[in-house]
Amino acid sequence: MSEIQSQYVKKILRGVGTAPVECGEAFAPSNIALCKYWGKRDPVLNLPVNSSLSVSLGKLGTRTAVRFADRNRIELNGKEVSPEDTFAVRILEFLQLFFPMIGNVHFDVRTANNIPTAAGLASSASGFAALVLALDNLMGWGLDRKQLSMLARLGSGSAARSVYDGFVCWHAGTRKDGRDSFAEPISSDWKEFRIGILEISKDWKPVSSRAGMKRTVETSELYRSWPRQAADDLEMLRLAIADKDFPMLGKTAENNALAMHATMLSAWPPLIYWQPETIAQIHRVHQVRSEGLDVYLTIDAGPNLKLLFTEETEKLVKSFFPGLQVICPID
Ligand code: 2P0
Repeated sequence: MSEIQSQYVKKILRGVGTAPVECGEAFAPSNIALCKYWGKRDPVLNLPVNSSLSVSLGKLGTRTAVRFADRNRIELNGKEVSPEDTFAVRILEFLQLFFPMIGNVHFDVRTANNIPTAAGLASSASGFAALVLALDNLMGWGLDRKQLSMLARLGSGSAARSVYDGFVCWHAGTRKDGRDSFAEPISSDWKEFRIGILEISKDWKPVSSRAGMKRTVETSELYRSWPRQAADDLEMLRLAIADKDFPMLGKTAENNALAMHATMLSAWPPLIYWQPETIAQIHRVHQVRSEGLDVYLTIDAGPNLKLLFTEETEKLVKSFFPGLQVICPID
């Protein structure tokens, strides 16, 4: 825990009352970015280079319960995790950020994902969002969503977006102290919008997103053009959401994802998150699109594809991609 982080947390919690309960519990959805967060301007406060835009995955995400305990105990999907495990260390280090306000306590944290952990389905996003929401519940702070987003961001950047449902924009902000870097919902009643998860592999990633984006920022020549493209794409996506212009949304999101992967490919050592089956499915999406089906793809720092389509083509898309898990993100 750095002094800068603890000052930041203290400022957010300044003047907030407490009313602790026995157990704090919360759910947060996972989210898929249509305009990706890729690169940090400050790794301590987890401040991004670019603003990003995502859609939350409804009931897919993380449920977490947290209580005070005699020793630290972390449970993931019903199994106790060693306190030395990277997963437990990240959670415990995050909770230590709150020690100045709540004292040096121990926690019992029980967390369960209904999505594959760390297979590029953004489970650290829902994980840290659920943890902050559960902690707020445990302490009875009653923080607002903007404050919760700013705290979740310290655990994992994309967690800043997972404190909301639906379409969400995470403002990168420009301040050094991070007080203008938080997410906000984008109101929309686009109920016909669909996301499909095409799982290629449940395996753990060889390189974390965190390490991957650091390497890309430090070594990729192509990364120089990324902030400008991300800013343009984000504005285009806002317009597409406001107008319910699906082809514009799909094209922009797919191009944004592939541009991000181009920066990874041009990093050194190169970062290739794709498996042979990932590439086969990219071609399949392009093939069915050339035959007239309005379907687009996005890919995060992992091998799995997420397909973008609408209710109108849902049946047809499912017939081309058996096993697709379809989500209606806007209820
Ligand atoms: C995103 N990703 O916008 C992008 C696209 C992966 C590729 O946010 O270092 O786990 O904890 O802030 O949030 C994954 O990055 O990284 C991510 P940290 P995080 O969804």
